[in-house]
Amino acid sequence: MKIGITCYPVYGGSGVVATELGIQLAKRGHEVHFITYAQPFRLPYYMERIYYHEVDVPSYPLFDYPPYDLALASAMHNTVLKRNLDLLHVHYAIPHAVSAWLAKEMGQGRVKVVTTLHGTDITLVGQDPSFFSITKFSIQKSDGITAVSESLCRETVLRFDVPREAIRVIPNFVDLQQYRRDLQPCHRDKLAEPGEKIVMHISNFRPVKRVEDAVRVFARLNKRIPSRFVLIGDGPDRAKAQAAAEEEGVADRVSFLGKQESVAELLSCADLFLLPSANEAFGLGALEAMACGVPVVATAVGGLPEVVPQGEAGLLAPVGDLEEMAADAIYLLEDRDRWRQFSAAARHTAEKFSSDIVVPMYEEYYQEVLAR
Ligand code: GMT
Repeated sequence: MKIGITCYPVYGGSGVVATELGIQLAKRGHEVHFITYAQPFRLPYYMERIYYHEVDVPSYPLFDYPPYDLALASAMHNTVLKRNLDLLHVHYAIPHAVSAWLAKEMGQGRVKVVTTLHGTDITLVGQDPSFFSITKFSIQKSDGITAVSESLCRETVLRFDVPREAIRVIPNFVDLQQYRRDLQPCHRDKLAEPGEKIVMHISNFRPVKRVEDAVRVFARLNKRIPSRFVLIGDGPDRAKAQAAAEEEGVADRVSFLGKQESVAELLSCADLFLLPSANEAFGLGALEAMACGVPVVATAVGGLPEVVPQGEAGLLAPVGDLEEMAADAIYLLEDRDRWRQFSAAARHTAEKFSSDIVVPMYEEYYQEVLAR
């Protein structure tokens, strides 16, 4: 197949999933065309059958807000025509599904559109009155709709009045060869002193991630078990998290590494992953951690219970319950045998989300949509 993929190419779960999917599809013989405003950050410089079409958004004195969605629709349309694409697969509905619908209409409906819903496009941004009706319209106009969890599927049915049978749940996936505990180089001795535990968090530091909670849970854990907290990523709440570390008196035990390329290498030396989000359609970071044998302490929200089986690969607590999350973290780290059990279960669970299992689900779904 010839597939156009559009996503946010910057750091973020939906961009990671879209890029990894494109890479896996190309490895499986498909021709993949990324149509985005920048090179997706996880895309290697050259890979056979992968092409990159940059969306150029010209500026003009009249434009306070240059119309990216229109430029994107044009780039999609041109790529469909020139490269004879079968399908446009857009990740995150806003505004990509609208641009894809426009591109489809411009080409008299020949190309099919698949929209993958990732989370806040449904639960947060899509609920804003400025975006609600256009998001609903573009989802309903897609030839195929996928959601990354059952939970997100339910939310979409409820909030956007989409029939349940119109949505295919295809979970996010992980490359088990890349995410594994025995990865080298090992950075453990650079991140912690011998005998200390390493706790990690990866996110875009948006308010929904409640990064401050992560710091406060760590502070409680550190009182009982000497540990280090390594935070990867960046975003609007970094300063708040740093302030929380100062306030809790653990600033010297907390490292903010910023955006990192080699997430797998870092995760493979962690002992615990913390994800205290207010909402999470899936929780890709948790899955990547689990693939590296890292048990998870997270909140029981959205799709997280589908990813982290409670009491097996990790422990889930109510949002904002710092004491319970800290108690869970201590429970997992205080007993080496117990930790080993959870670590093995984490890897075992991640194996169910292997790219070898999930990528063929997308291929099958594409075939179904093309046959409609
Ligand atoms: O929704 C966001 O905040 C951004 C989005 C992204 O683009 O990073 O994250 C969502 O998609 C990820 C990939 O499918 C999921 O793992 C995240 O759970 C989801 N975030 C939320 O639902 C908050």
